[in-house]
Amino acid sequence: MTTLITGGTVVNATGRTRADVLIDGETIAALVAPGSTALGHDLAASAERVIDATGRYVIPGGVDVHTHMELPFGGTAASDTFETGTTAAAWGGTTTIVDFAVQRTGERVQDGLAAWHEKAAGNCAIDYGFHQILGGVDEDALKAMDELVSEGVTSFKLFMAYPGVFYSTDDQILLAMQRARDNGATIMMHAENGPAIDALVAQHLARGETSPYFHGVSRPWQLEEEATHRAIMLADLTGAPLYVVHVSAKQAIAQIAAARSRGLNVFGETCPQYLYLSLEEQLGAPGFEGAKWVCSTPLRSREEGHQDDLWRALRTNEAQVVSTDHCPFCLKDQKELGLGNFSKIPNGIGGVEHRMDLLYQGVVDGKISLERWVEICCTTPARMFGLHGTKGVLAPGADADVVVYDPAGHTSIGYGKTHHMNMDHSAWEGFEIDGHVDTVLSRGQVVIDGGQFHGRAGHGRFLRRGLSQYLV
Ligand code: DUC
Ligand code: ZN
Ligand code: ZN
Ligand code: ZN
Repeated sequence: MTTLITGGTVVNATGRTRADVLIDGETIAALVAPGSTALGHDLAASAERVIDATGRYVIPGGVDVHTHMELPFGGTAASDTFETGTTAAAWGGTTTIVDFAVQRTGERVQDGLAAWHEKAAGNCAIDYGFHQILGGVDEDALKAMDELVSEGVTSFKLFMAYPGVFYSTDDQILLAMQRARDNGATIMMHAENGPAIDALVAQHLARGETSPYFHGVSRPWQLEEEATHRAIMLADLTGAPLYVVHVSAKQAIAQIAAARSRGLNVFGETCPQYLYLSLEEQLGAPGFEGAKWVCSTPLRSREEGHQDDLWRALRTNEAQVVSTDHCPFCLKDQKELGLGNFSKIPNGIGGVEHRMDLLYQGVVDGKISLERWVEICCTTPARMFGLHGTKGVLAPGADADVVVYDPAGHTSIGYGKTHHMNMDHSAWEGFEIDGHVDTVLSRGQVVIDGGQFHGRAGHGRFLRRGLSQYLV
């Protein structure tokens, strides 16, 4: 099947141009100047399918390198399956996810990964890869790291938060980083000082401060800055590449910026919730509503300027990637586990469907350029995690993962379940976006068009990733 996307403005991280996109089967065959006869024939006449993108942007499909489908957390599990979550992603113009396989305590790393393959295989509407969460670092886990790298799982997440659940001590982090330096993997870090947070949580609860707002108050920016700094020092010492996930504090960004200016392979990711939402709004939410915005790292104070600083950091490349940390829980029976005790609210916000739109609003609002939107949402995440060449770029030979985005369109995120994620609410209720995802192709197949889902669970393939292409 050949497809021609005509009349649009093709936007890559490197620039924009008026061009038609010729797709042959699953890959992009050529970008051609409109009306070109360069290929020796009238492309529009010979293509089996023509998609009219007049007046719209044609961009690479979004690459969301931080999702948690079915993540077990606090006695429950994230509510999106690979089928519902990847379908919602497609609706929002995301055509690749990299999800976190979990090694539970006491389990072999390889068995944790195998369980994730089983959850995802045959169920995904778009292509997917895995990072591996290490539930502990011992000799077996270190050996498993080498094995996983050879199987295309080339990044490992460690937690400096959540003692007793996912937590790694500094000596374990050091050993994992040494291994990553040797096998080329990237270490992804949840950088918050978990033991100090646990002490603060206990003090708030003892004072009867139990509402969702105190989740944020018990995780102050100092404990994010401190952990970020500690992780950077360990990365410097060992020579491992370090990618700090879900940065929300401007002081943590400053640590990353300082490390980068010293030439270290240290990278920063943030998420839409840290760009738009704040602790003040969580405080103002009635009743238990604030539970919708309980995630870690937490939302930060708008008054302190974290949101503005994160946008600035995205512009200046102090932060490189925007992912969602998609980790959805319903209010009913899930978030409600923390009624009367904020520390029992499962941590996470669902957003895999809204990232491309929310960041496009940043273009409309003059916070980032059109090309930077594509760079931080598509191109850099693909390069950072070994998918460049196939994902995150519109170029000959790349997978035909394409979004036709309408800057004159509009997207309203309503109240309750007005989206496609498996949640009974949304953290983004009431958001209005000055743009719209019109058409989405995944490896040459139309999956979204005309307000309809045309994809299928099982179309998505596992992506064996290479090493990061962001390093020298
Ligand atoms: N943060 C979240 O908000 N959810 C899952 C895990 C995490 O670190
Ligand atoms: Zn995390
Ligand atoms: Zn996460
Ligand atoms: Zn439209």
